Amino acid sequence: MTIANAFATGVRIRVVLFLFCLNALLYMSFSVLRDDLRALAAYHLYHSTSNTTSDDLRGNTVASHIIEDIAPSPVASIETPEPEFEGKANATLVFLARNSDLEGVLKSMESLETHFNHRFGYPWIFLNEEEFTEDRVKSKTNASVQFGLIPSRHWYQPDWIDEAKAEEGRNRLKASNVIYADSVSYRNMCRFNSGFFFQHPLLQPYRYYWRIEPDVEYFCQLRYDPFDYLKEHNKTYGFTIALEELPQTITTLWQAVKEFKEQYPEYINPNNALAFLSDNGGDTYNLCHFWSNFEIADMDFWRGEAYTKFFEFLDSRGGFYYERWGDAPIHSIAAALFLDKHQLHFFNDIGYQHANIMHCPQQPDYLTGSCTCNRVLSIDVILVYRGTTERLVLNGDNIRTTSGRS
Ligand SMILES: Nc1nc2c(ncn2[C@@H]2O[C@H](COP(=O)(O)OP(=O)(O)O)[C@@H](O)[C@H]2O)c(=O)[nH]1
Ligand SMILES: [Mg+2]
Repeated sequence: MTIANAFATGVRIRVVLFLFCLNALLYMSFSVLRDDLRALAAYHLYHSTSNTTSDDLRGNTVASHIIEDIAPSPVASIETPEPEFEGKANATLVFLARNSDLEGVLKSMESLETHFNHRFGYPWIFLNEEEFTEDRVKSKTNASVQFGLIPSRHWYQPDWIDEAKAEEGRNRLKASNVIYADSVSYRNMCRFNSGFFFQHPLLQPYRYYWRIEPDVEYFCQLRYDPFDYLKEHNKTYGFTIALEELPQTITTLWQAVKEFKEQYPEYINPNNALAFLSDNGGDTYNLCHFWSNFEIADMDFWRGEAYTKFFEFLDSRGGFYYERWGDAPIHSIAAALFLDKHQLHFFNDIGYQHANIMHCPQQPDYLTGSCTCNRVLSIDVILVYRGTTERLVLNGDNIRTTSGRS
């Protein structure tokens, strides 16, 4: 598709509307046309390189050649004195990992320490269903580090799951080439992250957490405390990226959610964000979810009555094993239904990458420090050109969805 065609098909109109709604591009450091060209290039790049690497996304290799003339925006570099080294919130950095994840763990730690935690010193907690075999992670931080063993009952497939049916489910997903289709350990992980991590004894003293995964990267210097931010602004759940779930992995999830809503209407917040989840008032799920490999959130919500009932209700359906329910849609659905929508927060200013998807702040206004990501390759920008941004939560204070796709 040529640029001219793209404009002719109305994409640009949608972009303008999107940007208006997002309230994220009120200030343009470059002309609109220039930004559009950049994003179009980013979109084509994203779809023409199936094996896009981290470097590509940062504009260091292929990207910078393809979009040579429309190079990355100059990053904002706001020189501010280092704040005092001390995080005061009741918070921890939570890292579920296997021993085999060590290299990726070290990489993620270094990135978060460099961009945030060396200033704040929040404690790290590593969880694993097996004993950790080494403590090299301690060399990456001055903060405290603890290692926790996950109780078996919180991890392994429960006995009451019909294994024949579960196997059938795994084979079905395998036949459809779904990622992690036949992995039982992945399912254990999704169930653990949905219903149990916040129950771990090491996490009991804490209220807020930042979830970290191996091989993730942070791009912006964070010079404020996001935990404090949540607390001060009465926010409960913070995210950076929202995407659509693979429908084959959650075939019966929404039906179960509807039944839960009917049975427990008292848990549904009157000012909820159902519009983020559904384009038809709750009849069907639009697959939108916050990408839970990044979460900065309040564990009291997961520990509370509504979510506890919700998790138990869903768990009893067996969908973690008969299908492949992910913790991302489950957390997202709960947060969107049980919280006031103003309790959700888009950490737009945290540049972040997991696998080949990256969020990069778009505006200097949003930067609290320098960001090293290439903003035109931010998933937000790319999705604009795919016409699928309608369902993203675009602003921390306003849950916006519009119907239709281009
Ligand atoms: N201890 C443990 N951690 C796991 C296991 N499987 C996944 N994880 C962790 O769970 C998180 C999500 O897994 P990952 O492989 O990154 O899944 P993806 O992000 O959905 O592709 C990461 O922090 C992994 O280290 C497992 O079998 N045991
Ligand atoms: Mg991951």
